[in-house]
This record gives sequence, C-alpha cells and structure tokens, in this order.
Amino acid sequence: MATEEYRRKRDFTRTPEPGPARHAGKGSIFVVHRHEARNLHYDLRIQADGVLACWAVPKGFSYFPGDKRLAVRTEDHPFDYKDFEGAIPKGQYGAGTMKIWDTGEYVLRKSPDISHALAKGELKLELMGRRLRGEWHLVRTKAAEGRNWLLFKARDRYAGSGSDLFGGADMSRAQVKPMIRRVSRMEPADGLKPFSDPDWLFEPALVGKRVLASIDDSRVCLRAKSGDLAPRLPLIASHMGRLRAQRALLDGVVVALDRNGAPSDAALDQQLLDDGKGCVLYVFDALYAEDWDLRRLPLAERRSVLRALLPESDTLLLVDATVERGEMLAHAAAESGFPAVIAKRCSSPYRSGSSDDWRRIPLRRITPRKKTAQSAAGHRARVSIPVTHPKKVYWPEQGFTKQDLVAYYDRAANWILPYLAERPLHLYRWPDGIRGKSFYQKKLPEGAPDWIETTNVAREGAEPSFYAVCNDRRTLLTLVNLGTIDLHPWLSRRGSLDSPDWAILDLDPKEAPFADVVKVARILGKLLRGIGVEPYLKTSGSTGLHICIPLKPGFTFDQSRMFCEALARVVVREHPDLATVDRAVSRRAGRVYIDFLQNRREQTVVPPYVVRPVEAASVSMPLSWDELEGDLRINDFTILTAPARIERTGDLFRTALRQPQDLTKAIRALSRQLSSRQLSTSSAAGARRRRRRASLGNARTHSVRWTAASS
Ligand SMILES: [Mn+2]
Repeated sequence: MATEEYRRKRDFTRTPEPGPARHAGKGSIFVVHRHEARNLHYDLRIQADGVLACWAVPKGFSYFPGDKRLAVRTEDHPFDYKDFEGAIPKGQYGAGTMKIWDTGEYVLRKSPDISHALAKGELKLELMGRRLRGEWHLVRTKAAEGRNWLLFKARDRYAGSGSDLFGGADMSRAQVKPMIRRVSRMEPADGLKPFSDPDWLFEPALVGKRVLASIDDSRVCLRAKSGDLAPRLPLIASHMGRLRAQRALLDGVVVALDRNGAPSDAALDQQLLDDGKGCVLYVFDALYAEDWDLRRLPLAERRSVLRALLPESDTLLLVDATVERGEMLAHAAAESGFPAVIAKRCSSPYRSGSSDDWRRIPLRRITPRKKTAQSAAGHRARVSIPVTHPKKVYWPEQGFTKQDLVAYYDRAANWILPYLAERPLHLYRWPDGIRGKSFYQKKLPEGAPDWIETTNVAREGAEPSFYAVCNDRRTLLTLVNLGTIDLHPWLSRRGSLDSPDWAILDLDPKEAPFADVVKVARILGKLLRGIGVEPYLKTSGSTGLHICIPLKPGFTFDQSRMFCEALARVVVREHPDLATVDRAVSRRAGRVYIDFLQNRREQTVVPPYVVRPVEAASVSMPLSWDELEGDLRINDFTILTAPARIERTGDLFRTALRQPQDLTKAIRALSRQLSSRQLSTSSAAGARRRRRRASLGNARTHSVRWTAASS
C-alpha cells in the first residue's frame, strides 16, 4: 500500500499533518479522529501493512447493531498520522480541527490477514479502545465504485446503547491495571445534619446488605461481610453477567422489600433463605471496568462509567443521586422512610476505609410513603401522593392517564428538581388532557394547598404577585395533580430575579426541515465552543432544539439577550439560506428561526425532563452533541421511554449546574472572532458592522446601544 494520494492532496508547507514518511509500523492499532471539518465526521483508521487504512464515518458510531452507518473509504494515511492532532488551515484539504477521539489495539477476526480482508471487502474487528469496544463489522457495498462501506456493531455484551463505552466519562485519571481482586470498602464518616453544596452529591441510604459485586469474564461474586452471596442470589448474579464489560467491580447494596414496599432486613434474611428472586442490587460506585482501575477518578466520573455499564434491568439498578440539594433530598428521603442520606464529595477518589469525603447523615422519620397505584401502561407505578382523577385520559391517542403523568414526574423528580429549584414558576394546566381546554397560569391558582412555597415577583412598589416555587417532590407532584403538564420556570432565581443564570437559544423549525435545525445547532455549538463556552443541548420536547448556557451570577437579561442575538446574527449572516431571526413565520421561507427573545425577565423556557402537552407525550430531553444527527427524532423521548434513557445516560446537564460560565469573557472572545472574520471578508457594510461589534465588545456598559444598532 502507498500514500501517494495522501501526498498529492496536501501541501506540507501549509498543513501541520505528518508528511508521507515510509514508517512501517508493526502491530495492529486503530485510531478514530473526530474531524470537525465543513461537516463533522469521524475518521476510522486501521493499521494495515505499514499504513493506516481510512474510512470517514459521517454519523459516527452506534452501539445498536441495527444502525448500519455509512463509512466512506478514503485515501490511506501514513502510520504517523495515528498521533496527529491539530488544526488544518483554511484552503487545505480537510480544513478544520482533527482530534483523537479513541485509540487502542484491534484483533482481526475470521480472516488470515488484514490485506486479505480489505481485498475481500469484509472486516470483523475486535476493538479495544476506551470508547469503542467489542466486535465491529465493516462491509463493502457495490455503491460508489466500492468506496462505500457499512459499519455496524456486532451483537455482543457491549451492543445496545449510546455511542460511547463509558458514557463520555473523563478517564484520564484511570489506570490500566489487572483486575482488582481484594479491596476494602470505602465507609462514610458520621455526619451531623443535612446540608446543600454544589460540590457534593447526595444519595438515600438503603437498608440491606452492602456487597462488592464483581464479574471477571463469566465469574460473578457478590462479596458481603458474611461471604459470597452469588450462590444465594442467582437472579442478581445473572444480571451482573449482562453488564457491558467483561470485567468490573461495583459497590452497592442488596435490598429486599417487605409487604408494604419498604426495604427491610427481615425480608432480606427471608429472601436469602428462599431463592433470592425478590432482591434487587442497587449500585452506587464503580471501582474497576474492563482494563481500568477507576479508583482515582472523581466520584462524578465513576458514576458516569457505572451508568454506562448497567444493562436495562429491574434487578440491577443505580442508586438515585442529587447534586447540590442535600437538604431537599434529606426531606424527601425522610418522607419516604429512608434512615439516612449519604453525602459524597463529587471530586473524591475511592479510598478504602472511613473517609470524610463520604458522610452518613441520619434522618428523623417523618411519614411513611403513602400510596401505590396501578398505571394504565400496566406497570405498577408507585406514586408519592394521592392522585385525584387518576384514570382521566390525558393522551387519548396513546391512552396515557393522569396517573401515568404523575408517575412519570415522581420517577423523574430527582432529575427535574435541580432545574426548578428557587425559581418562580408558570404552570400550563390541562385539566382535561391535551385535547381539552388549557390555561397558562402565572399566579399560584386559588385552591392550591397553602403549604406550597411562593415568591413575590412584583417589582418594588407594585402590588405583590405570588408565583409558585417548587423545591421538592411533594410540591412537584401536587402541582401536576392540579392538571399541570408542563412547568415553566424563570431563567432567574428568587433573590436575583433580574439576573438570569441561563441564556437560551431556541431553534424553532416551523416549516424548515428538522435536518436544518440540526445543522444550525451544530453551527452554534461550534461557534460557542470556539469562544470558550460549553453549550448544552436538549430537545424542546415539541418541535425544536434548545441550546442552553449556564451563566455565572451578576449578568442582566439585556446582556444575555444581546449575547444570544449576536450569536444568532453571526449564524444568519454566514448561512442566510439556513437560518433567520425574523419572527414572522411568513418571512421565514422555510428557514430555521433562532429565537433569542426568551432571554427576558418573566420569560420562561421548559427545563430538562419536563413533559410537553403534545400528542407524542414527549419530554424535553438533554442530548450529547454526538447525538445531533439528521435522523434524530424528538418524539422518541416520551414519558414511557425517557426514564430508562436518563438512567442510562445520567443527567447530561449535570455539569452545567457546577460550571456556570463567564459571559464577559465569551462576549470578548466573540467580538475578537467577529473582527477577525471581518478582516477575511471585505464588505461594503463593513464599517457599519464594525460599529456594531465595537458596541458588543463593550456590552456590559453599552447594552442599549448594541440593541439599538442591531434592530
Ligand atoms: Mn476526515
């Protein structure tokens, strides 16, 4: 094989890519580059006869064996390319940034050698990377003179979810080590009373037997103080065998419920004498996975790995955790009859023995859980409050009832509450379901229980105006029980109502194809990352996408709106056929509307996980940027499917709460970028634009000017 084509396409005086050295590397490695060129794609490169055989995979990798992804064979690259990362300058072949997304060794299956398999057009590869694992197939098709191949996951233990083995966890502190066999557990120190802190997460303490659960190929061990429980808990052992890892070591608690649905030691003892099939293993930590010792990773990353490892199962479950809001969780946990909450420092490694990074905080028992009920979907759904008119059909098409809605919010409460907390709420009430009459309510309705917290949103000197605030599960479910389907929190919190902590860009398609919404989101994502802002992406739950930016305290709505407007206008200027900021639907002409006007006091945007009053019963779902594809379907995330997905992916917005961003820096970076783009395009309107940019640069002091100049 040779790299002439590689050489012919490039000018090595201009691109930083490696020259076509004759470096014949031995072995069998693969590398995947994330190539943010004109179109984002992934380049799979496989060592073959001293060079790298390459495929461009526009849609990236899917662990679902049914997803057959196009992979376009491109020119062979020199072996040295395996280490290349950098920016290929404009005008050069493949201009854009090239980053290593995964790398590792591969084993060729069912073929004597790689050149034979390439010639035959069929590769079965066992990949051993950090993101790509297990067997993958590449099959050549007849289309495009044999340049088009199909790439898909083979059916094995890794098949079935996401695009990333470890759920996007930062594995940089993990160490490649042989499987850990013996380890002492990490134990919580005694804590005094509940607290709230954004650097901590909080879990309910479960009543049961603590076990270190391991799998090593097919051998499962559930090591408790009293010895290995695996022989007595065959169902849990078999579910451990379905973990998405060949080797793993998890920390958790085996729990059995008594007749009232409460975890109990007596029920567990009985189960262990019996067949153990009524027991559930709740896991809360991962110490080892595949080839990696995870103990030095921060807890938050270990939990991401853990989540990604778990199969869909009702016997092997993740313990719910809440970041920051320890007091809220303590209250909910006490209400539900848990004996304690465990506070854990998000950044803490796993250390054997007692540690102050974990604290057990005892709870006073308040009231036991009240009510269990049967949902229309046929599952037993446990709901924490009595539901009025539980059988009323809210979604006639699908048969979902009010009980189903309350049950969804009950299950999703821990995920939603951090995005509702301390904010005035507008309630969208649909007492007769989505086809009945509805009303949008700002003030807390008459007849709402008087224990619901409220906040006065009136400006100084005006009549007081009390809006609901939802800081706990009971309030959430009570508001839903009033007929609320979607809750709309403000973008600012009580105490600082004039200062938003989120900036939002709402991409609304109306008549535009959804694939264009995806394109615009990508362009905005790239633009934001380019100015040092980490954007968060979610579906609106109805037709569009939301790009959300968590803000540091102290900015005004004028600033967040101007910032979003500037971003929107950059996109519209550079892609006038794709996007518009014209509010009038008639003038949008099939273009995607970028709405920045929501960034105002009293305006609201649905937060993650909230249900929408639309036929699909869909919810607003956070997405990873890798999921942003043309075939993304908003209606795939419904009250039925969302909980399992969130349990699998975890809260993709979680880091947003911990890492608010500095708008001043972003505005500065944006105006710098605007002026450099300006230099490369000589335009008649240049002077006017320059004036606009100058006022944007001074946005903190000249907000009015910027708004005036741009309207
Ligand atoms: Mn490429």
